[in-house]
Amino acid sequence: MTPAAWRRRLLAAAVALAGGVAAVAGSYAVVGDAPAFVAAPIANLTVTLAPGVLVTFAITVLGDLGSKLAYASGLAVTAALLGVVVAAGRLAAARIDRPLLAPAAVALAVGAVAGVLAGALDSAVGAAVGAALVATVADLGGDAGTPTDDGRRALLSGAAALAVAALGVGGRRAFAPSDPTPTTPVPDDVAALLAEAEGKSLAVEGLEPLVSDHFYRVDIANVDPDPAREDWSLRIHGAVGEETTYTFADVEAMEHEHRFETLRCVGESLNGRKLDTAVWTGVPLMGLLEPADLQGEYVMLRAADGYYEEFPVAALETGFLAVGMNGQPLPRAHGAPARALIPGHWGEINVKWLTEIEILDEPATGYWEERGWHGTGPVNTVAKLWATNRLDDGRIEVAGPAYAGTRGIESVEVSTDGGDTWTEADLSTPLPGEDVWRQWVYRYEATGPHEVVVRAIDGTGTLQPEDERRAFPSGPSGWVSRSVDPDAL
Ligand SMILES: Nc1nc2c(c(=O)[nH]1)N[C@H]1C(S)=C(S)[C@@H](COP(=O)(O)O)O[C@H]1N2
Ligand SMILES: [Mo]
Repeated sequence: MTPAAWRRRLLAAAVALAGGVAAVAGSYAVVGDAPAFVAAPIANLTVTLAPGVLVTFAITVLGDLGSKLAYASGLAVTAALLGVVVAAGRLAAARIDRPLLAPAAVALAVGAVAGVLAGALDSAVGAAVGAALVATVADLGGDAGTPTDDGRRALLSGAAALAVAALGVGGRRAFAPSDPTPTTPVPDDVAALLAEAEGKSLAVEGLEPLVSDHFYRVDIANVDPDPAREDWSLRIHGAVGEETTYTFADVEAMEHEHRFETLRCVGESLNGRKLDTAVWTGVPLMGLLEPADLQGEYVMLRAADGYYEEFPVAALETGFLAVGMNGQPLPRAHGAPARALIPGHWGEINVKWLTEIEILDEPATGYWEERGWHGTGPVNTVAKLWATNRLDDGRIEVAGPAYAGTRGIESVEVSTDGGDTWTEADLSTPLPGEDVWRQWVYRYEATGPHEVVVRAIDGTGTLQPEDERRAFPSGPSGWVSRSVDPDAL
């Protein structure tokens, strides 16, 4: 091929890609961050297909950046795929020698493929309109195949794609925030618990209160499920005497309880922030399970995002099905309409968007265990150091949360000399509940730079182990330490 021919093809490909980008943006403009978003299936596929080491690297090393990269690659693949469809549509229009029909052909082709991907008409129409718009604008640049026009066509379609993307993203941001602020009035009994937690939270600058204001999220999917309450059901099957299915209305009709409960991710760093507490509303799992007559020793929880986790049935005994969080319906990000809460265990078996409880005779392997993690057991004990302040009177104030699952926290010890001597920190008054964190604070005088170390003693009297281990595969371990320079505070 001559350089001119290469250039022509390259520019035609740029036009097609711009069409693909506009198709993705058009779908986003209409449905937003929903399962019907045309990029959702491919973005989620990258997570399912990515090798375990890559997923582990992404969450432990890259953290939130990792999931952003995964999402971005899903978007790129979808845009490229729809770009090919745009090119095919244009080619078809050229074949039948009706160039004026090109935008219509593009709209049809993109609409059809997007419809299959998204499974939703509105999303497909958004994609079709976005792509057709680019195809129309490209033609304003002149005839394809003419060197100067080709350049102009590529430029124009790029600009059009950018405009659609800006409109789509900007429009969603402005008019339809993906996680709308809750509007339901908080029931009195929950309000009382929230007030209790506020009252018991230590007044320390930079320390998150006992009910977290930003609850962490860990999702395997780039685009979370969004099942409607009316469509949701929970099926209990497998090694059971009586297969049983509950609808949301069934669960709603049961008597609800409120529980403080803390969650911690096995994949977080030692002093990380994937540790949070909320007041959850729901029903004990045993009430749902008893009529099914469980006959196996293991359980597999399955969810609407394809996630699954397995663990011994015994852990279900204190388990909870949560449908509310901090006095609001359970947010989509945290598993609406219903999630499991398994006290004292790592976050990963607290399955969100729960759809199935399958009882098993033999142990099986969950999503993260297939990727090398050991995160189905009880949490490790930890005392974290989240706040370092200089008080008005010149003293230093260090503080953080401490958590040991259902073992509870008995005390927290602080060393300001790198671990040679230890003093007991003050603790927040315990919140009601079997599985809740506490806060610790310690104030002292210091002149020069020094090393602060902190460690917890759990409710069984066991000291938090000193040996340092990274998160993979069984959760982080070790004592949190930080060098403090009073003059720098
Ligand atoms: N269905 C489903 N449930 C899930 C997950 C998920 O990706 N999908 N992530 C798990 C992990 S690893 C953790 S730590 C907790 C986090 O819960 P949160 O996002 O509400 O904080 O949910 C668990 N439940
Ligand atoms: Mo997790």
